[in-house]
Amino acid sequence: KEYTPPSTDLITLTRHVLNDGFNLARSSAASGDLTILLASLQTTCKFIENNVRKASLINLIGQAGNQNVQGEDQKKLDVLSNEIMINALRASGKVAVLVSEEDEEAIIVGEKQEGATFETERGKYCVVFDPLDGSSNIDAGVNIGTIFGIYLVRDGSKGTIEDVLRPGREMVAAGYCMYGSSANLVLTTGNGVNGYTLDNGIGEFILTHPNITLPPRGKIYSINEGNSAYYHEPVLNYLESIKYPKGDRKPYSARYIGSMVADVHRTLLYGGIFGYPEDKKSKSGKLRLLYEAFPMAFLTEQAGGVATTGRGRILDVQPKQIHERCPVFLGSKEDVEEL
Ligand code: P6P
Repeated sequence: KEYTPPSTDLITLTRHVLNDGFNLARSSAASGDLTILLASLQTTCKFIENNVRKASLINLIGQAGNQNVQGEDQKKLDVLSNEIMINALRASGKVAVLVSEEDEEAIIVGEKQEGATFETERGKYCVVFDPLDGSSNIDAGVNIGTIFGIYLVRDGSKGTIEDVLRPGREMVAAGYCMYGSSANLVLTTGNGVNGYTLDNGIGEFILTHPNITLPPRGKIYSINEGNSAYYHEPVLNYLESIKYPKGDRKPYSARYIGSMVADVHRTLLYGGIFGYPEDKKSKSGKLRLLYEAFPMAFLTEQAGGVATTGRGRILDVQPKQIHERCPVFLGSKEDVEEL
């Protein structure tokens, strides 16, 4: 059921996280740094939303010419969004390590950067992110989004690559902002999942979907069946079982947008299963472990769902390098466990 905030008591994201922080403070040394980091993340999402919203008007659509580390054509909005996030996160003074889908190397904050005019304060958080996921859909106006995951540096560490080569279960927060008919930011800090909608009039993310919880079973499956020729047997058998169900069960509906943020958002709200399996063509699937699979798996588990590689819990995977890929099946518990 949609939450309709009373007109005089707006629960903004910052207020909601502060309450969360307050609860955390009662149980741990929450210094408010995470709240400040999340505030800077909100600012980047507002800035990106603004540019996505007007992209076609100011001709930001189309190729930026250069390629990103994935060898994909980099679109101008990717470049812009990546720069916005790196600058805002650095300036927050709360981060030590940044990993972006758009940059080959991790950024260790506080090291003298080429041509940097100022040293930035190094903080205790590491942020791994995909600044604009689903970019192949930008020109078609399909929903795209920013995905992020946040680790605390390990005890005694100043911030090195090892602080982000850790299983997703060690993340302290994760979320995404989906840019569609409205901007929806969905976040977990380990106490459930909440959704906030940007009110452009006041520039605040307002709590609109408190305590998002997946139904134990859904009626939708979301997978790119164009890859069926490459699928391994277990995936084909599973698809067969939900398309031609036995007994009195009804076939599932197919919904595939091809933008992870949009497909996962619908799965969190309606239930069902989303998958990007490994297959004979892509040995580890296509989605990136650190800044796509981990954050979405954290959110899914916090919403009462299950997220697996097909061999084990996604959040237990030990990353070996920052851009590695991982097979993903996530969604309603009963659906994913049927795989
Ligand atoms: P395919 C978008 O490029 C992306 O990284 C994810 O957002 C999305 O889930 C996936 O790729 C779609 O891949 O091969 O189905 O087009």
